[in-house]
Amino acid sequence: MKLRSTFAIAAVAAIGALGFGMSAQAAGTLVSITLTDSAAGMEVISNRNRAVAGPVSFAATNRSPSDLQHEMLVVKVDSDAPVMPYDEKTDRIPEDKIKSLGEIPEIDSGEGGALTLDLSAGTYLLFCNKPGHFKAGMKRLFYVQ
Ligand SMILES: [Cu+2]
Repeated sequence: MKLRSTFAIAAVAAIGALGFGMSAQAAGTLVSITLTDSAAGMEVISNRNRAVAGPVSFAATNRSPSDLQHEMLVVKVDSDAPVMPYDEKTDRIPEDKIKSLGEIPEIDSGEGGALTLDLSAGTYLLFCNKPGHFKAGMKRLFYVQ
């Protein structure tokens, strides 16, 4: 009888752990990103620019009207005006000089991609690192509290 009740408690604990995992994921923030460009410049558009610390899921869609490929990287930065390293020759941020937390790479126009990160409080920069795109304005600050 004692053995049986121990097993029952273990089973309840396992179900509890599973339930916690599922609710933690459901409680994460979903961020909808649009990557786009025009003659006026390039943009990372977000339906929200804040999230609570924890799982944050970015769903990015490339809405380029000129059939350009875009991508989205996430880095933690130390201010609202971060100074990023830049390689003028390649016209990109050198990715070996930053600590990318994750990336949705090479999204063709009309396509999408997703990335879930466990983010702590702080300021983050979302940007596209295709040649020239960062300088054309393809970046957005994102805040986690
Ligand atoms: Cu781009």
